[in-house]
Amino acid sequence: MKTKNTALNHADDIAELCAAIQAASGILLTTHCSPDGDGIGSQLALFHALQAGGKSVFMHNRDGVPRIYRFLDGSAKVGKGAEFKASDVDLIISLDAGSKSRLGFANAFFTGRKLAVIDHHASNDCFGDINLIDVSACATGAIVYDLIGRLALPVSAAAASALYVTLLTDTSSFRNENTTAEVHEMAVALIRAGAEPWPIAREVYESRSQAGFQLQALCMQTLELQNEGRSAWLYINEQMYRETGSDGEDSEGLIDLARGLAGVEIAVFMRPGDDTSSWKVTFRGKYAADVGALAVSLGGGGHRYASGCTIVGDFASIRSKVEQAVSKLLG
Ligand SMILES: [Mn+2]
Repeated sequence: MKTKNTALNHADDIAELCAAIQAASGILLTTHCSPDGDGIGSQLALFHALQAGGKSVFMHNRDGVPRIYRFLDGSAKVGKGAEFKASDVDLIISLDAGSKSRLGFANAFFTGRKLAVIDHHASNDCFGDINLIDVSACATGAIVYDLIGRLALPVSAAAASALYVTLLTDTSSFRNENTTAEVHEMAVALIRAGAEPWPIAREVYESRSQAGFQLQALCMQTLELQNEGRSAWLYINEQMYRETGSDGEDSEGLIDLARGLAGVEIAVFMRPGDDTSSWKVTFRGKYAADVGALAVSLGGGGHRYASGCTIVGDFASIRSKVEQAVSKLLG
């Protein structure tokens, strides 16, 4: 079914997905490139639940598991790279990815396998054979939690911890507009099932490497305010990574520091892409400006308050293109 849904009317898709899971002989769980807490947490939680249900389950991501999520049970079982060799997989479940290209795999990866998509991005283009997409969900993890319940599978302490990470990271620590009573109710259920908020927060937010800290210091020096202080701009380049011995994972979260400035409505962060010819541009919104639509207009996707895109070109020309788009949006 090629439709996007709200929480209230995705019953058909969830039933179709449950049937596909029950019929599958081997299931591969994957998430987007440069995975975040929602992608990894959704993947691990569904892995634990399906395995407890007796299914043969594999996990494989183009970029593996970021360091800050490796404390989660099962993370060592996640394969990495553009290739996946397991002929007995007949169902792939994509988690938290808004488009097929975000998974970073060649088309051959999907050949002969059914593809199911579980996601909450408004920009999702329904690229699966089955699409369980709920744009009202605060995190993909919330949809996975629902699915696990529908399959009548247990939520172990390991699965609860992984799902708690999805809530924690996709609500920016229960601060964003998507932090509803239902989100807190789900957090309560997960804590009762064994998720431990403080150790999880320590691993996710208080385990920054010294190299990452130095990268942050360099990044802060690139701050530029535009549009009378309504937009804030930060970047990182290859030289900064080399100088500090850090990498792309260390750049996660830096954009939020720019959004934290009083008066800023849009924060923009640029960092080198996967190859030397592209840049990753991420956006954070704070008030009325819809940065999800902004990213879509630049070929990317995301949410109203958090989004991004990858643009091919040199830094200066991309920066000026994005500046024009931001100025147009801010009016
Ligand atoms: Mn998400």
